[in-house]
Amino acid sequence: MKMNELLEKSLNYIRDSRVKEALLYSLLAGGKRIRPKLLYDVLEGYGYDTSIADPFAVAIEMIHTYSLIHDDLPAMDNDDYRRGRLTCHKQFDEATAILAGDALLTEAFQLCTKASVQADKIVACISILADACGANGMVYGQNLDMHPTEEKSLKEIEEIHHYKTGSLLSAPLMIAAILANHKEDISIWQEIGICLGQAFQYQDDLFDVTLSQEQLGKSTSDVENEKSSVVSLLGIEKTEELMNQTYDRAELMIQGIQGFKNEALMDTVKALRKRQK
Ligand code: GRG
Repeated sequence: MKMNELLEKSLNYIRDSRVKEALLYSLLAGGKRIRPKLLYDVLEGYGYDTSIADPFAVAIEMIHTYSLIHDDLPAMDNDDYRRGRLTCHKQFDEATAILAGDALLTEAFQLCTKASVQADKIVACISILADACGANGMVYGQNLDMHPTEEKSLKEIEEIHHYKTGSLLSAPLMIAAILANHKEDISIWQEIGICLGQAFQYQDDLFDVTLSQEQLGKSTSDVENEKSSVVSLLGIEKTEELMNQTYDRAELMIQGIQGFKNEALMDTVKALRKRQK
């Protein structure tokens, strides 16, 4: 089943309301669905049934969408456009957008409890997800990023990327290792996810200065707010170099995992490296 169908179906049991309209509006706005793809690729590489992972794929995409809705709010980045359309609070209202984010985060965990896998695996996956998006993960990264005009060092920016972007990119890789009975690989998958997050974020920062708002489908508030970024510190060429080195490092780690057939995942990483927005 395609990701949009899975996402839509996962909300069937939710009561009709303005919040539900907002959930559907933001979830089905058509993101790149990178995090679910990473989850399925790792399961495939371990030769494991990918369909058992659907609830986790939906849950991760829900948490990712919640983070975008809240990040766009006036109290955070105050952005008007996301995924080529008005942000949730602009299309609906602020209160609805806050509730939609709250609902996505909560329902994501509810969904995980319904997966058709052993209870101990569900608990382990929920714990990974909570670590990734909680106060030691994505929320920590967002907190570090909340002082946009301060001059930040490269090390500080990379710390923000580690938590804000890397944490939630690591989660699908680690969850796949749990589901496929390869607990021993969890720490390397975490490292790979953080590495991909850094590379992905160098790219995003490059796009912010090289592409227009129309091409990106989202506001470029970080540039307008003069937030320090790797590009503002190092320039375009050096950032491209760093991005390529970081993707290379992630690929090497993936290729080093014993007994893992890496073709699908390597294709996804190559596509990520080549992405145009
Ligand atoms: C509100 C706790 C909280 C956190 C917000 C997601 C986020 C943290 C901020 C959004 C801005 C940003 C640059 C985040 C880094 C992660 C990132 C690059 C998100 C965009 O991910 P894509 O490109 O988005 O996968 P699509 O729309 O394709 O799903």
